Amino acid sequence: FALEAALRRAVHAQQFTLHYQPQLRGAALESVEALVRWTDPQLGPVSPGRFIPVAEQCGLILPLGRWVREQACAQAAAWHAQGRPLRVAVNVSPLEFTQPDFVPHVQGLLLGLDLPAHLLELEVTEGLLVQDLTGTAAILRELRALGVRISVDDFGVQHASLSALMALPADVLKLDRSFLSGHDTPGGLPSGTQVLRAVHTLGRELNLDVLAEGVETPEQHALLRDLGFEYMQGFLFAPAMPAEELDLWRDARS
Ligand code: G
Ligand code: G
Ligand code: MN
Ligand code: NA
Repeated sequence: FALEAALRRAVHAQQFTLHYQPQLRGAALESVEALVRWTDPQLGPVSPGRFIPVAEQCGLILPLGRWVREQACAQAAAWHAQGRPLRVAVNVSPLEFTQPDFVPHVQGLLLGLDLPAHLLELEVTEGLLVQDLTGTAAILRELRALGVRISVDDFGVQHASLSALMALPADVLKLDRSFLSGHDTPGGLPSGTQVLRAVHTLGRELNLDVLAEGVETPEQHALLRDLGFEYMQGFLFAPAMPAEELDLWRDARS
């Protein structure tokens, strides 16, 4: 519980930063995913894989999530105002998403920052659909009516039913990176390839963009390209980086 206490202090002192990881469409930068980073004065850097579950359990994810949305939207608005607009995808935990003030908060941010809604994407997890499909779908429809894009993160590991998926008001499927393991050698698992192909076809049939996450090797990249994947994200292309570094990364590519 040292972690929870430290997290509580960090939330009050706003000791977090956001990094942004490129998401490509072909060779072009399409959008970035905002990923929170935290270095505690005593504990050192703590990975979100460790502290996000703790924050979700103790409710601190609510103030932390608000800060993340505000920060990410402010950055997207700054890029927009600089004449180099870039969509920012923000992770949303199930607990945040089901707060009654979630949609009004997002709407207030867009209005207050003069941020066009299409420059914001919200990443929800497949688990939300498993818990409460009707409630989730209603909130997603409200967000999409504002013009916000919706992606389903970590797709394929939480077992949403196909019927849930078909009822889903979303724009993007983010295929969980575990689907890529085994593909780092040219002779990788053929059954894995069939799953990749099937998910890609499913997404296209449902009119969803399909993004492959966790692309780390040229072999994975080549396989995905052959299967028709347009959208990719992973260390092969770029890690998550501070906004200023991302600006330099964009400059170097253009
Ligand atoms: O950045 P990294 O791969 O270490 O993130 C680990 C996990 O933490 C991922 O599942 C990611 O979705 C989650 N995560 C990172 N940033 C945020 C955030 O701002 N909000 C939420 N809810 N989850 C995040
Ligand atoms: O669950 P979510 O998709 O939000 O998780 C995003 C996390 O994945 C981030 O913490 C990010 O650092 C991590 N990530 C991004 N690209 C790669 C990659 O190519 N390989 C691995 N192992 N992790 C990645
Ligand atoms: Mn994500
Ligand atoms: Na993911």
